[in-house]
Amino acid sequence: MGSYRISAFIFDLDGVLTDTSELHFLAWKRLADEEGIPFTRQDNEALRGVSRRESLRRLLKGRSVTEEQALEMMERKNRYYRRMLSELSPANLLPGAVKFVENARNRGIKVAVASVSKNTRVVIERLGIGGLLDAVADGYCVVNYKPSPDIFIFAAGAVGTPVSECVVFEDAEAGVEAALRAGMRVVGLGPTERVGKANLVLPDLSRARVDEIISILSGTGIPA
Ligand code: B16
Ligand code: MG
Repeated sequence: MGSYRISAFIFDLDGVLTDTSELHFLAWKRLADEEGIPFTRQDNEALRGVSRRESLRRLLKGRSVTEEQALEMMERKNRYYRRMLSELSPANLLPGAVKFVENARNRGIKVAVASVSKNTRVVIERLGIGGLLDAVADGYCVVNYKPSPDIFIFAAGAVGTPVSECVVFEDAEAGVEAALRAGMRVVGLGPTERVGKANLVLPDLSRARVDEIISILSGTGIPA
């Protein structure tokens, strides 16, 4: 078995480093209630890692709205979400996330965040983790969102690392697909029904070990 170099870790944000996925759910739920559209936690699973516009399309479940109404609804949902973000603090970091990122940095691994959220920079600021990151790729950096590979390719470029040397950490099916399409190795965080296509599946970052992940994933990849 060959050994494939790993030089950068690229982290999705919502659901990987922080628990904002719950806040996205609450904001969409409020909008859905106001519009009289049934929307459950299970429906929300299909919105993980998906852009704001595509999330609205899925939430509407075939109901047709004008472009103006769609823009207003996305605006409204974002307003509810931004209000909740004002309460966000380092306490909303997921267990073990910061330690894991620090351990990676101490090993000389470059660290980036790649999220299609247009609120990425606010979230990073409120979590107080900006100083730990070599680069941030957000919803303003690319046109095509996950499952397109663009956001991860952009992040790899931002840390000056070939895609073949990047490992992505993702909690969403669309994100796992995007990372694989980018030619990267992926650690899926969460249930296998959701992230089972990843090269390695873990429940979360709380017990993840940098050395272990590198040793497992360096046995698989694209020859440098
Ligand atoms: P915004 P990720 C995604 O971020 C979220 O998972 C998804 O639920 C959200 O709809 C999307 O960002 C857009 O976010 O409305 O803030 O621009 O998982 O790529 O970090
Ligand atoms: Mg996510």
